[in-house]
Amino acid sequence: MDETTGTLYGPEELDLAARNHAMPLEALRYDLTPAGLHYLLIHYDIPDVDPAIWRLAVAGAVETPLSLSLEDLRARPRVSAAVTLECAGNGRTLMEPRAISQPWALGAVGNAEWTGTPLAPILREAGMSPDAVDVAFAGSDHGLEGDIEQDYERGLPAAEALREDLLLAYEMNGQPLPPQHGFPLRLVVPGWYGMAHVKWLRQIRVLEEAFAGYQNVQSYRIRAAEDDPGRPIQRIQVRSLLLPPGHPTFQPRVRHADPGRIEVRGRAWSGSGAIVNVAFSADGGRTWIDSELGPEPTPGAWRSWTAVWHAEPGEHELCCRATDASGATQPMEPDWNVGGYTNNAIQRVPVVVAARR
Ligand SMILES: Nc1nc2c(c(=O)[nH]1)N[C@H]1C(S)=C(S)[C@@H](COP(=O)(O)O)O[C@H]1N2
Ligand SMILES: [Mo]
Repeated sequence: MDETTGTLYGPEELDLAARNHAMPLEALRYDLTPAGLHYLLIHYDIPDVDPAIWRLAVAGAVETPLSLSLEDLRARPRVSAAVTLECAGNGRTLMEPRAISQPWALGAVGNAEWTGTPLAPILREAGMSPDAVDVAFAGSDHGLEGDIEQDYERGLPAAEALREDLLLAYEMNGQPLPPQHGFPLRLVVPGWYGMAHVKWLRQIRVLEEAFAGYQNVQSYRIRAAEDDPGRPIQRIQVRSLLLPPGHPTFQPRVRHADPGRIEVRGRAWSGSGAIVNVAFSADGGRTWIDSELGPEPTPGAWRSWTAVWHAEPGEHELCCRATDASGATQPMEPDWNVGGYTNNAIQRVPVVVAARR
């Protein structure tokens, strides 16, 4: 049952939830999310790609179209970066009324180390048109969405595609990309929501007009109503999460802790600047203290934080609220939109603290 709408989750949502798993929140303890605990979002099926014959095509408005093998890409400059990926639908089930789609609670996030070669030099070598407007990135995965048969394909504005920090990644946490994370190659766009990080990449197309593909024009837009064309989703909004302390019951997942000093830990990230503060509350957001921030991470990766909670017997609600260098801070309540996207409202974790023994 969905507590907010009082309606049952349907089999379609259950199917998606089982295919595309979240990162369990206790995995917030790892600075680099182990691949098996990183969240997954796969629109269609994981495609069958033979790396021996696979090529990356660079096509469209370029002087010299390219066809690159995995060996060609591996022979190019090698760069590694820790990058926080978050699905734009993270927090969807906490918005009311809910959108029927991948039913994320809060775990659609992970912070892996991606290794690959920078994209921008490849675009320059291909002689990208100075009149380029967008660059479209196509995956090998194929399916139907909104009655349109398509390969998953998402466009980026040309200026974003030319950023020096975008990677064509062939490794995750020092291992070849796992099939579910885009083997043999994926795009990594630090600071942008997950939909831009195209997996199973097979073609890069430079366009002198705006990309009109489904994932840019119909989907992944912030819309106030069904007939609102809306605006495309781009950068990750500031957010923090805490690692729920104590221990859960199997079902429902109510948390229990012993009274006393508890060090509450978490992570915070934003696509619009470094994290400058994470506030912590043990009373549902009525009063706040500043947490202690961990070392400043490399751009695009999440930052750790800790706060000390002196837990008294009774019922409590733990919350955290991050602020980034642009001055953006997390709202107390979600900002509703049709697709249930970019909900960065503060997390609320009820904890029952036992009586003193
Ligand atoms: N080709 C392709 N790329 C894709 C997707 C997809 O379904 N197909 N899903 C996107 C979405 S919506 C997200 S949130 C991220 C998830 O990446 P992950 O599964 O590696 O965590 O991949 C993106 N790249
Ligand atoms: Mo996503």
